[in-house]
Amino acid sequence: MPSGSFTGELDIVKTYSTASSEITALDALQVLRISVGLDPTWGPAAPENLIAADITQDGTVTAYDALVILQVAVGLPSAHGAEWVFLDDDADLSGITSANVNYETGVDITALDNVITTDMTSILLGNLEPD
Ligand SMILES: [Ca+2]
Ligand SMILES: [Ca+2]
Repeated sequence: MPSGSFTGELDIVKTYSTASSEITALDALQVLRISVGLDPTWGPAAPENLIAADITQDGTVTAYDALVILQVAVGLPSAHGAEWVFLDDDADLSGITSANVNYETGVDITALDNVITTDMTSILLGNLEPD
């Protein structure tokens, strides 16, 4: 890059390796609880939990998400693979509910003299953890 100031949008895609075993049947159970209106076992779901729960990325948390997560956990082929999403650290996630999982990936960046600084939140779809 030439020197100077540039702005742009950064989108990062990272796939999940089942070898890391981060996604388990317990995650599927947490998503099943959310899909029927219960909290995860540790308490109310954070927006990050709801994003992770909607592995199908259709905007709602349903029992189908739990099924897909279970398929991923046991290594079965599934229509939706687990992947990492990267969000802007400053993104407002307060409007997210289990019936409205709406968010944007990527982050606006500014490059100044070849240096890019940005803060991102990474979420592994299908993996639910207490905050
Ligand atoms: Ca997990
Ligand atoms: Ca879904």
